[in-house]
Amino acid sequence: MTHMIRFCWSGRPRDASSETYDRGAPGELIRLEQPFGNHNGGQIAFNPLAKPGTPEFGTLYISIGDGGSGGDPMNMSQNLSSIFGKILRINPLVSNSRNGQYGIPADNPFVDESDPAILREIYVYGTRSPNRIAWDSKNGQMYVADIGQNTVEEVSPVIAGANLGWKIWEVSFRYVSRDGVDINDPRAAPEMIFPVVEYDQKDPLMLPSSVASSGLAVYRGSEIPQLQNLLIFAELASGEMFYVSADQLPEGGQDAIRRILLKDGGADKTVLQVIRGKNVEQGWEEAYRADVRLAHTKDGKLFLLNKRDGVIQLLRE
Ligand SMILES: [Ca+2]
Repeated sequence: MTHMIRFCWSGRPRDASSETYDRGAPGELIRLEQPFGNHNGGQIAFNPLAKPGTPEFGTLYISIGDGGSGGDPMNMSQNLSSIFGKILRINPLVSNSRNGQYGIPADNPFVDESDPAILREIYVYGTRSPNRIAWDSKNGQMYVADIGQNTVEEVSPVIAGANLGWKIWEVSFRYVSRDGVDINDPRAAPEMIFPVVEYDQKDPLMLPSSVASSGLAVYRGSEIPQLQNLLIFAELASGEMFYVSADQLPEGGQDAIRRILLKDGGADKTVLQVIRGKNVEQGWEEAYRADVRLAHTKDGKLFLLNKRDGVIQLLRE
């Protein structure tokens, strides 16, 4: 059995400078045949901070899991000729890729490599299941919430050409097997990029279902003063939200991580509790997991999305 991931245009624009959808025909940018059924595609996003006329403007980031199974059995993430376990950076409006359906930006980090097998689409490598990406509007820094194996979770900085570790490293530690990591000599590899957020899947605060880092937003707005200048992330299933300071980023450990609860009807609740309350109102079965995501607008509105109550929440002070 094969597993396909397709990244498509809903419609290729006739005029790329058009500010509204102008009804070009649907089209496929890239199709990936995955060896295993899980991990899959993460997020696709244009850098919302890119200014028109710069090389960054109009480039599309695509985060892709390591091909699935567990423990990256085919060692895809560290292999620069594999499309899996990467964040790609492409230009959808030109056509110098192998399939002719998209372009490779001239300033991509591996464009000038001599080995023709190295995929020029690659922006960073060594990701496992890079679920969400986000940018800090204050300094342009990009981050990825990369879902861990069975032990630890992470949010890492994304820097062009960087190796984010997997499966040599998982968070600050050497990856050993699906059963764990080696906690000796943390971060003992200057060439790797290590996380700004890392936490133990078995940490009591993160339970009952801390298995997948997601989120993700760097909040620089002013509408919610409590969240100002924070890097906010979420646990995909439990919907628990956490933060660290976006200006004093931790370099390992989880001491700096703080929890966010939502005030809803006078009570402090987790996202999952809010969803379950809504489910009761809806006459639906109560959700067992949240599948939460974060999104924000340029002017400081922060939205909470989930797959369980059909509601997009706007967070307020
Ligand atoms: Ca990593």
